[in-house]
Amino acid sequence: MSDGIPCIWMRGGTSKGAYFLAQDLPAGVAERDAVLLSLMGSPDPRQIDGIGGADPLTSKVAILSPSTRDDADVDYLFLQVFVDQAVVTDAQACGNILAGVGPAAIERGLVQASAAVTEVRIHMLNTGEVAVAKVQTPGGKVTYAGDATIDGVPGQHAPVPLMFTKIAGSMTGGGVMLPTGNAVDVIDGVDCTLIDNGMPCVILRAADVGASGTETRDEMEANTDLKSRLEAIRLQAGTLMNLGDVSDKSVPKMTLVSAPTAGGTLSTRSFIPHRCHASIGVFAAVTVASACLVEGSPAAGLANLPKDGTFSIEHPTGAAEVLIETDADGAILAAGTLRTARKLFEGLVFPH
Ligand code: NQM
Repeated sequence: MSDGIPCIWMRGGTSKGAYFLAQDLPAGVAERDAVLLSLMGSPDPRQIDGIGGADPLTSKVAILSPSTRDDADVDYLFLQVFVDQAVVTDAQACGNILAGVGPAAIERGLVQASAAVTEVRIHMLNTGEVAVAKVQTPGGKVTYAGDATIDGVPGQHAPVPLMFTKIAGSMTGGGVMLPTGNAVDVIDGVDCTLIDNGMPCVILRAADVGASGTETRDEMEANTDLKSRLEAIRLQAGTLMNLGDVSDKSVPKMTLVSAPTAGGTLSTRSFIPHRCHASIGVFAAVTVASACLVEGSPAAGLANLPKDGTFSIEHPTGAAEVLIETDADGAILAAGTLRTARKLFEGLVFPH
Protein backbone atom coordinates (compact mmCIF):
# COMPACT_ATOMS: atom_id res chain seq x y z
CA MET A 1 0.00 0.00 0.00
CA SER A 2 1.83 3.11 -1.13
CA ASP A 3 -1.00 5.58 -0.52
CA GLY A 4 -0.93 7.42 2.76
CA ILE A 5 -3.23 6.34 5.60
CA PRO A 6 -5.07 8.98 7.68
CA CYS A 7 -3.62 8.98 11.18
CA ILE A 8 -3.61 11.04 14.36
CA TRP A 9 -0.42 10.84 16.41
CA MET A 10 -1.48 11.44 19.98
CA ARG A 11 -0.04 11.33 23.46
CA GLY A 12 -2.41 9.37 25.67
CA GLY A 13 -1.43 9.58 29.35
CA THR A 14 2.24 8.61 29.58
CA SER A 15 2.24 6.79 26.21
CA LYS A 16 2.17 7.87 22.58
CA GLY A 17 0.54 6.15 19.65
CA ALA A 18 -1.03 6.20 16.20
CA TYR A 19 -4.84 6.47 16.12
CA PHE A 20 -6.63 5.13 13.04
CA LEU A 21 -10.15 4.47 11.85
CA ALA A 22 -10.61 0.75 11.15
CA GLN A 23 -11.96 1.56 7.69
CA ASP A 24 -8.59 3.07 6.70
CA LEU A 25 -6.57 -0.08 7.48
CA PRO A 26 -6.56 -3.47 5.72
CA ALA A 27 -9.36 -5.69 7.06
CA GLY A 28 -7.21 -8.85 7.21
CA VAL A 29 -5.19 -9.18 10.43
CA ALA A 30 -1.95 -10.37 8.78
CA GLU A 31 -2.02 -7.56 6.19
CA ARG A 32 -2.97 -4.98 8.83
CA ASP A 33 -0.14 -6.07 11.13
CA ALA A 34 2.38 -5.94 8.28
CA VAL A 35 1.32 -2.34 7.60
CA LEU A 36 1.60 -1.41 11.29
CA LEU A 37 5.06 -3.00 11.65
CA SER A 38 6.20 -1.13 8.56
CA LEU A 39 4.92 2.25 9.65
CA MET A 40 6.28 1.93 13.20
CA GLY A 41 9.65 0.75 11.81
CA SER A 42 9.66 -2.65 13.58
CA PRO A 43 11.53 -4.87 14.09
CA ASP A 44 14.45 -2.57 14.83
CA PRO A 45 15.67 -1.40 18.25
CA ARG A 46 15.84 2.18 16.88
CA GLN A 47 12.67 2.01 14.72
CA ILE A 48 14.67 4.28 12.43
CA ASP A 49 12.53 3.56 9.33
CA GLY A 50 9.23 4.32 11.04
CA ILE A 51 7.35 6.67 13.36
CA GLY A 52 7.72 4.54 16.53
CA GLY A 53 9.79 6.06 19.30
CA ALA A 54 12.07 3.02 19.95
CA ASP A 55 10.28 2.35 23.24
CA PRO A 56 7.28 0.09 23.93
CA LEU A 57 5.51 3.14 25.40
CA THR A 58 5.66 4.97 22.05
CA SER A 59 5.03 2.02 19.74
CA LYS A 60 1.30 1.72 20.23
CA VAL A 61 -1.78 1.74 18.02
CA ALA A 62 -5.46 2.51 18.60
CA ILE A 63 -8.01 1.44 15.98
CA LEU A 64 -11.41 3.09 16.28
CA SER A 65 -14.73 2.15 14.71
CA PRO A 66 -18.42 2.86 15.27
CA SER A 67 -19.56 0.83 18.26
CA THR A 68 -21.13 -2.57 17.78
CA ARG A 69 -22.79 -2.25 21.20
CA ASP A 70 -25.81 -0.24 22.30
CA ASP A 71 -24.14 0.71 25.57
CA ALA A 72 -21.07 2.25 23.88
CA ASP A 73 -20.28 5.10 21.46
CA VAL A 74 -17.07 3.82 19.94
CA ASP A 75 -15.13 0.54 19.64
CA TYR A 76 -11.40 0.70 20.48
CA LEU A 77 -8.89 -1.99 19.64
CA PHE A 78 -5.46 -1.54 21.20
CA LEU A 79 -2.40 -3.06 19.53
CA GLN A 80 1.10 -3.18 20.97
CA VAL A 81 3.69 -3.13 18.20
CA PHE A 82 6.88 -4.69 19.56
CA VAL A 83 9.97 -2.59 18.93
CA ASP A 84 12.59 -5.24 18.21
CA GLN A 85 10.41 -8.21 17.21
CA ALA A 86 7.97 -8.55 14.31
CA VAL A 87 5.08 -8.93 16.75
CA VAL A 88 1.78 -7.04 16.93
CA THR A 89 -0.38 -8.16 19.83
CA ASP A 90 -3.93 -7.52 21.00
CA ALA A 91 -3.35 -9.58 24.15
CA GLN A 92 -3.48 -6.56 26.44
CA ALA A 93 -5.48 -3.41 26.94
CA CYS A 94 -3.90 0.02 27.38
CA GLY A 95 -5.41 2.62 29.65
CA ASN A 96 -2.96 5.33 28.65
CA ILE A 97 -3.71 5.13 24.94
CA LEU A 98 -7.38 4.86 26.02
CA ALA A 99 -7.11 8.48 27.26
CA GLY A 100 -6.74 9.65 23.64
CA VAL A 101 -9.63 7.56 22.28
CA GLY A 102 -12.44 9.92 23.32
CA PRO A 103 -10.72 13.00 21.80
CA ALA A 104 -9.73 11.08 18.63
CA ALA A 105 -13.27 9.69 18.20
CA ILE A 106 -14.68 13.21 18.35
CA GLU A 107 -11.96 14.65 16.06
CA ARG A 108 -12.61 11.93 13.45
CA GLY A 109 -16.43 12.36 13.60
CA LEU A 110 -17.33 9.02 15.22
CA VAL A 111 -18.80 10.78 18.26
CA GLN A 112 -20.49 14.19 18.39
CA ALA A 113 -19.47 16.61 21.14
CA SER A 114 -22.62 17.12 23.19
CA ALA A 115 -21.83 19.78 25.80
CA ALA A 116 -18.87 21.51 27.42
CA VAL A 117 -17.85 18.07 28.61
CA THR A 118 -18.67 15.09 26.39
CA GLU A 119 -18.98 11.65 27.95
CA VAL A 120 -17.65 8.97 25.60
CA ARG A 121 -18.44 5.32 26.33
CA ILE A 122 -15.64 3.23 24.90
CA HIS A 123 -16.02 -0.47 24.17
CA MET A 124 -12.54 -1.89 24.72
CA LEU A 125 -12.36 -4.73 22.20
CA ASN A 126 -9.31 -6.31 23.86
CA THR A 127 -11.23 -7.10 27.04
CA GLY A 128 -14.89 -6.65 26.07
CA GLU A 129 -15.46 -4.05 28.80
CA VAL A 130 -16.76 -0.48 28.54
CA ALA A 131 -14.79 2.50 29.89
CA VAL A 132 -16.29 5.95 30.33
CA ALA A 133 -14.11 8.95 29.43
CA LYS A 134 -14.99 12.61 29.97
CA VAL A 135 -13.59 14.85 27.25
CA GLN A 136 -13.43 18.66 27.46
CA THR A 137 -15.36 20.01 24.45
CA PRO A 138 -16.10 23.71 24.98
CA GLY A 139 -18.05 25.12 22.01
CA GLY A 140 -18.38 21.61 20.54
CA LYS A 141 -14.63 21.19 19.86
CA VAL A 142 -12.07 19.08 21.68
CA THR A 143 -9.63 21.10 23.72
CA TYR A 144 -6.35 19.70 24.98
CA ALA A 145 -5.58 22.80 27.05
CA GLY A 146 -6.30 22.75 30.75
CA ASP A 147 -4.73 22.67 34.16
CA ALA A 148 -4.57 18.95 34.98
CA THR A 149 -1.18 17.38 35.65
CA ILE A 150 -0.10 13.75 35.71
CA ASP A 151 3.29 12.50 36.84
CA GLY A 152 5.49 11.43 33.94
CA VAL A 153 4.17 14.18 31.59
CA PRO A 154 5.50 17.75 31.75
CA GLY A 155 3.06 20.65 31.87
CA GLN A 156 -0.68 21.06 32.28
CA HIS A 157 -3.39 19.75 30.00
CA ALA A 158 -7.16 19.19 29.81
CA PRO A 159 -8.27 16.47 32.24
CA VAL A 160 -9.59 13.17 30.83
CA PRO A 161 -11.08 11.23 33.77
CA LEU A 162 -11.58 7.52 33.04
CA MET A 163 -13.92 5.15 34.91
CA PHE A 164 -14.05 1.35 34.69
CA THR A 165 -16.40 -1.31 36.00
CA LYS A 166 -16.34 -5.12 35.74
CA ILE A 167 -12.70 -5.38 34.72
CA ALA A 168 -11.84 -8.37 36.93
CA GLY A 169 -10.34 -11.17 34.85
CA SER A 170 -10.09 -8.83 31.82
CA MET A 171 -7.72 -11.21 30.00
CA THR A 172 -7.54 -14.16 32.41
CA GLY A 173 -11.30 -14.77 32.28
CA GLY A 174 -14.04 -15.91 34.62
CA GLY A 175 -14.84 -12.44 35.95
CA VAL A 176 -12.46 -12.99 38.88
CA MET A 177 -9.34 -11.03 39.86
CA LEU A 178 -7.31 -14.00 41.08
CA PRO A 179 -7.14 -16.63 38.30
CA THR A 180 -5.62 -19.27 40.60
CA GLY A 181 -7.89 -18.30 43.49
CA ASN A 182 -4.82 -17.70 45.67
CA ALA A 183 -3.47 -14.53 47.28
CA VAL A 184 0.00 -16.02 46.86
CA ASP A 185 1.47 -18.58 44.46
CA VAL A 186 5.11 -19.50 44.98
CA ILE A 187 7.08 -19.57 41.70
CA ASP A 188 10.82 -20.31 41.71
CA GLY A 189 10.72 -19.79 45.48
CA VAL A 190 9.22 -16.27 45.18
CA ASP A 191 5.82 -15.21 46.60
CA CYS A 192 3.75 -13.90 43.69
CA THR A 193 0.19 -12.61 43.41
CA LEU A 194 -1.23 -13.55 40.02
CA ILE A 195 -3.94 -10.96 39.48
CA ASP A 196 -5.95 -9.27 36.73
CA ASN A 197 -8.19 -6.30 37.47
CA GLY A 198 -7.82 -4.69 34.07
CA MET A 199 -4.29 -5.97 33.37
CA PRO A 200 -2.77 -9.39 34.04
CA CYS A 201 0.07 -8.72 36.49
CA VAL A 202 2.46 -10.77 38.59
CA ILE A 203 3.10 -8.82 41.78
CA LEU A 204 6.12 -9.68 43.92
CA ARG A 205 8.25 -8.05 46.61
CA ALA A 206 11.28 -6.26 45.13
CA ALA A 207 13.31 -7.52 48.11
CA ASP A 208 12.51 -11.15 47.20
CA VAL A 209 14.43 -10.76 43.92
CA GLY A 210 17.32 -8.77 45.36
CA ALA A 211 16.08 -5.28 44.44
CA SER A 212 15.34 -2.30 46.69
CA GLY A 213 12.36 -1.20 44.61
CA THR A 214 13.68 2.37 44.44
CA GLU A 215 15.98 1.83 41.44
CA THR A 216 15.69 4.09 38.39
CA ARG A 217 14.32 2.72 35.12
CA ASP A 218 17.86 2.61 33.67
CA GLU A 219 19.23 0.76 36.70
CA MET A 220 16.46 -1.81 36.42
CA GLU A 221 16.99 -2.24 32.68
CA ALA A 222 20.75 -2.77 33.16
CA ASN A 223 20.12 -5.64 35.60
CA THR A 224 20.13 -8.57 33.18
CA ASP A 225 20.18 -11.22 35.95
CA LEU A 226 17.01 -9.76 37.44
CA LYS A 227 15.36 -9.57 34.02
CA SER A 228 16.10 -13.26 33.27
CA ARG A 229 14.78 -14.27 36.68
CA LEU A 230 11.58 -12.29 36.13
CA GLU A 231 11.10 -13.77 32.65
CA ALA A 232 11.42 -17.33 34.04
CA ILE A 233 8.72 -16.54 36.62
CA ARG A 234 6.56 -14.81 33.99
CA LEU A 235 6.52 -17.77 31.62
CA GLN A 236 5.30 -20.06 34.43
CA ALA A 237 2.79 -17.48 35.67
CA GLY A 238 1.33 -17.08 32.17
CA THR A 239 0.22 -20.70 32.10
CA LEU A 240 -1.18 -20.50 35.65
CA MET A 241 -3.12 -17.37 34.65
CA ASN A 242 -4.87 -19.07 31.68
CA LEU A 243 -2.83 -17.00 29.23
CA GLY A 244 -1.06 -19.99 27.67
CA ASP A 245 2.45 -19.63 26.27
CA VAL A 246 3.29 -15.97 26.88
CA SER A 247 6.76 -15.94 25.32
CA ASP A 248 5.45 -13.72 22.47
CA LYS A 249 2.87 -11.82 24.54
CA SER A 250 3.20 -8.53 26.38
CA VAL A 251 1.29 -9.92 29.38
CA PRO A 252 1.49 -10.67 32.22
CA LYS A 253 3.36 -7.57 33.38
CA MET A 254 5.86 -8.06 36.21
CA THR A 255 5.50 -5.59 39.06
CA LEU A 256 8.01 -5.35 41.90
CA VAL A 257 6.53 -3.75 45.01
CA SER A 258 8.10 -2.17 48.07
CA ALA A 259 7.02 0.11 50.91
CA PRO A 260 6.02 3.63 49.78
CA THR A 261 8.77 6.24 49.99
CA ALA A 262 6.88 9.42 49.06
CA GLY A 263 3.77 9.33 51.21
CA GLY A 264 1.84 7.12 48.75
CA THR A 265 0.17 3.72 49.08
CA LEU A 266 2.85 1.48 47.62
CA SER A 267 6.00 1.80 45.52
CA THR A 268 6.27 -0.05 42.18
CA ARG A 269 8.70 -0.88 39.40
CA SER A 270 6.92 -2.53 36.45
CA PHE A 271 8.35 -4.60 33.63
CA ILE A 272 6.04 -4.48 30.58
CA PRO A 273 7.14 -7.21 30.36
CA HIS A 274 10.81 -6.91 29.30
CA ARG A 275 11.50 -3.18 29.49
CA CYS A 276 11.03 -1.32 32.76
CA HIS A 277 8.11 1.15 32.59
CA ALA A 278 9.02 4.84 32.97
CA SER A 279 5.93 5.16 35.19
CA ILE A 280 3.16 2.51 35.32
CA GLY A 281 0.29 1.52 33.03
CA VAL A 282 -3.23 2.66 33.91
CA PHE A 283 -4.75 -0.81 34.19
CA ALA A 284 -1.57 -2.06 35.81
CA ALA A 285 -1.93 0.68 38.48
CA VAL A 286 -5.60 -0.27 38.99
CA THR A 287 -4.56 -3.91 39.33
CA VAL A 288 -1.78 -3.08 41.83
CA ALA A 289 -4.20 -0.95 43.88
CA SER A 290 -6.64 -3.89 43.85
CA ALA A 291 -3.86 -6.24 45.03
CA CYS A 292 -3.37 -3.98 48.06
CA LEU A 293 -6.84 -5.17 49.15
CA VAL A 294 -6.00 -8.89 48.79
CA GLU A 295 -5.33 -10.06 52.31
CA GLY A 296 -2.07 -11.96 52.73
CA SER A 297 -0.58 -10.73 49.44
CA PRO A 298 2.89 -9.09 49.17
CA ALA A 299 1.20 -5.81 48.11
CA ALA A 300 -1.19 -5.81 51.08
CA GLY A 301 1.71 -6.50 53.46
CA LEU A 302 3.66 -3.45 52.25
CA ALA A 303 0.83 -1.00 51.49
CA ASN A 304 -0.17 2.03 53.49
CA LEU A 305 -3.89 1.89 52.63
CA PRO A 306 -5.73 5.18 51.97
CA LYS A 307 -8.83 6.04 54.00
CA ASP A 308 -10.69 7.74 51.13
CA GLY A 309 -10.32 5.13 48.36
CA THR A 310 -7.68 7.17 46.47
CA PHE A 311 -4.60 4.99 46.04
CA SER A 312 -1.34 6.67 45.14
CA ILE A 313 0.76 4.11 43.28
CA GLU A 314 4.36 5.33 43.33
CA HIS A 315 6.49 4.66 40.23
CA PRO A 316 9.91 5.78 38.86
CA THR A 317 8.69 9.27 37.85
CA GLY A 318 6.10 10.06 40.54
CA ALA A 319 2.79 8.44 41.36
CA ALA A 320 -0.46 7.42 39.64
CA GLU A 321 -3.71 8.12 41.44
CA VAL A 322 -6.28 5.32 41.32
CA LEU A 323 -9.77 5.62 42.74
CA ILE A 324 -11.28 2.36 43.96
CA GLU A 325 -14.94 2.08 45.02
CA THR A 326 -15.85 -0.90 47.19
CA ASP A 327 -19.11 -2.22 48.64
CA ALA A 328 -19.75 -2.79 52.35
CA ASP A 329 -17.99 -6.18 52.13
CA GLY A 330 -14.90 -4.67 50.51
CA ALA A 331 -15.65 -6.08 47.03
CA ILE A 332 -14.42 -3.77 44.25
CA LEU A 333 -17.28 -2.09 42.36
CA ALA A 334 -15.50 0.44 40.16
CA ALA A 335 -12.10 1.98 39.53
CA GLY A 336 -11.01 5.22 37.99
CA THR A 337 -8.09 7.44 37.22
CA LEU A 338 -7.25 10.84 35.80
CA ARG A 339 -5.25 11.11 32.55
CA THR A 340 -4.58 13.80 29.98
CA ALA A 341 -4.05 13.52 26.22
CA ARG A 342 -2.68 15.75 23.47
CA LYS A 343 -3.04 15.66 19.71
CA LEU A 344 0.48 16.04 18.33
CA PHE A 345 0.06 15.52 14.60
CA GLU A 346 -2.65 14.68 12.10
CA GLY A 347 -2.04 13.65 8.53
CA LEU A 348 -1.12 10.72 6.32
CA VAL A 349 1.34 8.03 7.31
CA PHE A 350 3.13 5.96 4.65
CA PRO A 351 3.94 2.27 5.12
CA HIS A 352 6.81 0.92 3.05
O1 NQM B 1 -1.69 -0.79 31.98
C1 NQM B 1 2.09 0.02 29.27
C2 NQM B 1 1.07 2.17 29.27
C3 NQM B 1 0.96 0.70 29.32
C4 NQM B 1 -0.32 0.04 29.39
C5 NQM B 1 2.18 -1.39 29.35
C6 NQM B 1 -1.35 0.74 30.17
C7 NQM B 1 -2.18 0.02 31.16
O2 NQM B 1 1.60 2.76 30.18
O3 NQM B 1 -3.37 0.29 31.13
O4 NQM B 1 -1.59 1.91 30.05
O5 NQM B 1 1.92 -1.92 30.43
O6 NQM B 1 2.54 -1.99 28.35
O7 NQM B 1 0.65 2.77 28.28
